[in-house]
Amino acid sequence: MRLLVTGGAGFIGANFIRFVLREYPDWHVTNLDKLTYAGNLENLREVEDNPRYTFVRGDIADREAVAGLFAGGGFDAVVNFAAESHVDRSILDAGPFIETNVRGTQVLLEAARRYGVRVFLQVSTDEVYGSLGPDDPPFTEEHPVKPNSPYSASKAAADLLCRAYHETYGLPVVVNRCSNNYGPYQFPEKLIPLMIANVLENKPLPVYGDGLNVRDWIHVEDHCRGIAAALRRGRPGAVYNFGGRAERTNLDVVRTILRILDRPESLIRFVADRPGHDRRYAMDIARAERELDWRPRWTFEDGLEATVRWYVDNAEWVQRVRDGAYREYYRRMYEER
Ligand code: NAD
Ligand code: TDX
Repeated sequence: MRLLVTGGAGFIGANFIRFVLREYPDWHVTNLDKLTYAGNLENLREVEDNPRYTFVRGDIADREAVAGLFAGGGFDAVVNFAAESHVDRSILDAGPFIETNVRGTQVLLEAARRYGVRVFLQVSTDEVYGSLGPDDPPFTEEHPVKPNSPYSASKAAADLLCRAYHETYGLPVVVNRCSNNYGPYQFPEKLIPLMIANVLENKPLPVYGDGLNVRDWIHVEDHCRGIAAALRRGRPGAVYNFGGRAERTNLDVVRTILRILDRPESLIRFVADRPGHDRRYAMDIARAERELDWRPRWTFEDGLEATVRWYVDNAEWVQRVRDGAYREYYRRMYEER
């Protein structure tokens, strides 16, 4: 299997590439990544010399570069992680979200159509469904797409383009929609790594609104196994939900981190709510369990404990990401060569 992975220097993509090279000895991975603020090649240091791994710096929205890569690549499958991924940034400026998440996905779909692939896997999110009330059943794949943030609207647009390329051109597209991931190498702008990093630096913990918004947490390793299962067994044209069956309020999550690190709740600060803040996400994962023979293995408590330990043990990674030193690494790696 020759895989084109986009956005592989980010959090989930880097975990996925390490997982694939470890678990599938005959799979080859080409990683196309623009190296935005969220892309960090340090996340891939342990595979950079692997002969089955190739890195290409580039933008998924660059039609010519993408066509050139496909022309020489002979790819069997595409896994599209590349995206602007942070909701708060999309509220400040939606532009890059449209450019990468919508236009970039269309450029990839078009190249996949022209050159042919066995499967195009779009990595999407529960956020495309919008928000649930406290007593609503979890989202199934039949739930209408009702995004509320510029980020989720851009991901929903990409999902609909995927659908259209399947219906119109017969492109074998699979869309995976996953809930909130956590685990090693997550950029410390997202809730869990931000809170861990702040606790470790004795900084206040900003909780939006009343802290009672609910997310369904999944360990990134479980998501990576789900993506591999969908690549191998997913039905062309199908959508699959993934989640950890672990609904928690944000306040619960923050309190658990404080408990693990033995720090006081007085570090919590309630701050202004996120505009358009979705109240609750929860995923019905029965289809993935049935059709892909996949289920989450991590419990949230074990996963969070292991994640906190990873951040404690990798304080230098956090430091370098936070102080921007990793940008210096790129400059040395790619601009001085
Ligand atoms: P991330 O922000 O950590 O990484 C994104 C990666 O994409 C970075 O390496 C960045 O350099 C790269 N990138 C951005 N724009 C690009 C472009 N134009 N061309 C090439 N590369 C580009 O994101 P993540 O949290 O790892 O999320 C990966 C994917 O999974 C995204 O599509 C996201 O929407 C989706 N997703 C994330 C979660 C989550 O909880 N993090 C949950 C469900 C779905
Ligand atoms: O400082 C914070 N304080 C806070 O209360 C931050 C950063 C977040 N929050 C809240 C907002 C959300 O209710 O925590 C919850 C989680 O926030 P994020 O980590 O920003 O994630 P979310 O907005 O739920 O989106 C994530 O999951 C779905 C990913 O960022 C998306 O890429 C993915 O699609």
